[in-house]
Amino acid sequence: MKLNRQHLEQLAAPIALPAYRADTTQQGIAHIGVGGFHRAHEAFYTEALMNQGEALDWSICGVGLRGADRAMRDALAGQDYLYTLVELGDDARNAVQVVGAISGMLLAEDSPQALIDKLADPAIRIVSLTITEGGYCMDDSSGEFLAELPDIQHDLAHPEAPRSVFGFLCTALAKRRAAGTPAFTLMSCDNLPHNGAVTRKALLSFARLADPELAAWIEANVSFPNAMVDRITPMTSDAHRQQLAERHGIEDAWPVVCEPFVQWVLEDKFVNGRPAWEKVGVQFTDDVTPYEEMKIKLLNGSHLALTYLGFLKGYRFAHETMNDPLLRRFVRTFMDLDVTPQLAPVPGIDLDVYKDTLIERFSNQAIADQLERICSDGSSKLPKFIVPTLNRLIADGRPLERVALVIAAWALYLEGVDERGERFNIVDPRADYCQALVAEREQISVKLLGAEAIFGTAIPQSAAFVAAFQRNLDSLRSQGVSATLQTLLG
Ligand code: CS2
Repeated sequence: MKLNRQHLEQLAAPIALPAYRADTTQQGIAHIGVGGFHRAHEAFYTEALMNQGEALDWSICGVGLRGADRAMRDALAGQDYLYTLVELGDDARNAVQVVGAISGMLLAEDSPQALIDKLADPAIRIVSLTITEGGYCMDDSSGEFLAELPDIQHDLAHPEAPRSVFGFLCTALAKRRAAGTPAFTLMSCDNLPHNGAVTRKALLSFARLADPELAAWIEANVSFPNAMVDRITPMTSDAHRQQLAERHGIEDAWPVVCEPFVQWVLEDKFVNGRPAWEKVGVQFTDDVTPYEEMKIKLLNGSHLALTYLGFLKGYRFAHETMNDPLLRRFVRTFMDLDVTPQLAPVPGIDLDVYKDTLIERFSNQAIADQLERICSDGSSKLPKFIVPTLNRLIADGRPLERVALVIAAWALYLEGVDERGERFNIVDPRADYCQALVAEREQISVKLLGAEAIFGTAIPQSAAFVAAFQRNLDSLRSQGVSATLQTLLG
C-alpha cells in the first residue's frame, strides 16, 4: 500500500502513526539538508512531541539547496510528506513509525525568492542545518572562512539570488531586520566540534563581507547553540525499501532506517522560542563540550578507524568489521589507549559503558550500515574526527602507531582498489585533489601529510609520526590489513 495521508487509516499496530491532525500544525522550523539523519533525529524528536499534542506550531519545512535534493522533495511530496522511520536492532527493539513532522519542502532551484520569503517569515523561529561537515566553508587548519569559494563570491555579488547556505541566510536575515521581524536561532546538527560556534563564525564572516551593519545585527540577535547529535543512520537502500514492503506492506519511496539508539545534547540558547524537546529525551546543558568531544572522538573517530581498513580488506558493511576479531580489537584499543586518556570527565556518563555500547552499535547487522557512507568525505571528516586526537597524541608524546595505521589506510584507500583487486570510487567532493596527493608512491608521506588544509602543520613536522605512517603504509601494501593488525596488536 502506497504511503500517503489517505491510506494512513489502513495502517495498524505495531506501526505507530501521527497522533495529531496535520491541519492543526504550523511550520516553525526550516531545516536545510533533509537527509536520513535529519529525519531520524530532529524530526523524530519533534514528532514525539507532536504526538503528545505539543509543539504543533513547530512543524518542519524542509529546504534543499542542491539540485540533488529534488529527488527527496519529489519522493516526500508524492506521499504528503509522510515517511516511515524503521528502527532496527535486536528483535526486541524493532519499531516502525510513520512520521508527519515535515510538512513541506522548498527547493532553492525552483524559486530563490520563495525560499528567502520562507526564511524571513516571522513564523519560522528556528533554522536548523545538516549540510555535512564540509559544508561550512571553513579552512580546517586555520579555522578561517573560505571567502574565495566561487559560490560565496557569487552570493556576495548577487544577494537577491544566492546559491550558498550563507547567502540565503544573510539575505533572509536582512529581510527580517528591515521588516522588524525578530531573528531566528540558527542550529547546526552536523558533527563538528563546537558546531554552533563554527556556524556563527561562518555566517558572521560572510555577513561582514556583505554588509557590516547586518553583521552587527546578526551578532546581537541570532543565537547559535552548540549540539552533540547522535544516531547511526545508513543510506536508504533498495533492500531497505523492499524489506518495509514485505514486512509491513508499506510502499515508501524514501523510508529511513536507523538504529534504536538516539541522543541529542543541546545548549539552551534559543532567541525566539523552541519546542519543549526536553520532554522527549533531549538533554539541555550549559556546556556541550565534554559530550561532543566524547562523541566525535570516540564514535566518529572510531568509525574512521574501522572503515578504511575494513574497506581495503573487502568488507562493505560496518557490522562485518566488528565480526572480524582483529579489527574489533583494534578499534577498542584505539578507543581505550588513544582517545580515552584525552577526554574530560563527561557528566552522567561512564566511558567504559559508552564504549561497550559503541562496539555493540557498530555491530548492528540489521541496519546494514554501509562502509561507503562512513568512508565518504574523508578529506573533511579526518580533520574533525581524527586530527585533533592525533595532534594531542603528538603533543603528549604518546604512541602514534595506531593512528598512523588509520591514516595509512586512508592513503591506500585513495588509490581506489581493495585487497581483492576490486576497484571502487572515492566519494569525496575533493576526490581528485586527494587522489593526486597519493599518485606517486615515493611522495605520499610528503604530499598527503603536507596537505595543510587536512592535516595542519604539526603532523608533517613530527618525524616520529611521518615514520610511523610510512611503516604502516608499507606494511599494508606488503602484508595486507590482517597481518598488519596482527603485528600491531601483538
Ligand atoms: C559517521 C556518522 O558519517 C560518518 O562518518 O561517523 O554519520 C555517524 O554515523 C553519526 O555521526 C552517528 O551519530
